[in-house]
Amino acid sequence: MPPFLSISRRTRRTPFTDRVTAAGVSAYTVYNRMLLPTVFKSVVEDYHHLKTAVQVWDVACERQVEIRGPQAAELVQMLTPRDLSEMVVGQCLYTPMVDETGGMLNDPVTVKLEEDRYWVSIADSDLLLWVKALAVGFRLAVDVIEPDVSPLAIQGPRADDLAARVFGDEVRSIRFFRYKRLAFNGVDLVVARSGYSKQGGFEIYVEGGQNGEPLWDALFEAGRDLDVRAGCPNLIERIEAGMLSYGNDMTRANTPHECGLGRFCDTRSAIGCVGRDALLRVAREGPLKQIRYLEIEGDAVPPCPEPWMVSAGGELVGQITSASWSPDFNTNVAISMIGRDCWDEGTVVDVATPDGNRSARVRDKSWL
Ligand code: THG
Repeated sequence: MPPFLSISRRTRRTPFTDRVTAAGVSAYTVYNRMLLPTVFKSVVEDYHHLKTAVQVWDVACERQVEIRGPQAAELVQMLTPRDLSEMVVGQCLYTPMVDETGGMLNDPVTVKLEEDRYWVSIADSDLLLWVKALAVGFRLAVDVIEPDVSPLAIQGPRADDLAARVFGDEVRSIRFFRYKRLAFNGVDLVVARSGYSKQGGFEIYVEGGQNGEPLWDALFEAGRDLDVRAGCPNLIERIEAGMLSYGNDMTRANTPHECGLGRFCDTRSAIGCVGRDALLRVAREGPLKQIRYLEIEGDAVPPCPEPWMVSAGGELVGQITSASWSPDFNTNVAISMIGRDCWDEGTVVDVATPDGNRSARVRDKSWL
């Protein structure tokens, strides 16, 4: 028998866990010390279904760091090199967050709820502690809490139809990375057009755990003829979408520029960002290595639970941190961090997989 996960109070359940179990989840990971489903039928079956129908995802592990108070905007800007001065209520932004050395601490989606109230929808790191420490250390007039908010994603080509049946046709007019407050069972919920796939869809920030199961049930009831299924972020689709996974494809040892997230940095105008000086230096010198998408030759690669070394001419030039066979690309797709000498489109490199060496080719993001 393969090893399994012992679940205790430290591995937090979500408001949807009982429904996810009933739906037949077959594997979990732990994310922000909370359960995150990774497989239902199989990664490949889940993938095809996600790309043709609609799925409901328990992504409650995308915990919110709520920052509220007169200095909330100031504190949020301290966290990120993205310039938030033009951000409006009703907007979400993908925001790399860095420490004083410019190292990536997290890559959350920031949601502006009110002029003095934000949710930072975090990836897998203890950002709450960093934000609280900054608030205390700088004596800012803010409260920093983890509220009872559990995101539930609706993803797939039929997401608009499913969401409209539960929230009304107003969902159709929500623009990308915008949200509306829409009623469900007498409570107003933040419904945003966003999500960790490129199939399109929504994320509902379910306030109040007691609202989780009623919403889950309503979506499955409404979506019966749409073939709605329980799903989860899918490894294959996520790589095809070119979406990075914090802790896997990047860590605190990487700058946003190394992560290819320079387009989300306005370091010059992000006055107050604690990593600003470090990042201005990084931007001037340019990164020495950067995220690249690779095509790995041969049949399906095994899972990649730890980095695979990438070399060229016998020299170590980088590492692969996510990889999978892609049925639709009919090849293996991978995310890597590659040194500047080898990062140009078309460069051929060697990959040390657990099954032996493979040849791989550096591809532009436009390949995806
Ligand atoms: N949704 C919410 N919270 C999250 C995630 C999410 N927290 C954890 C994790 N995912 C954070 N990481 C990402 C990574 C990529 C994107 C969102 C969150 C994303 N990127 C798009 C892209 O790269 O094309 C769009 C970015 C943009 O244009 O702003 O969506 O998924 N709530």
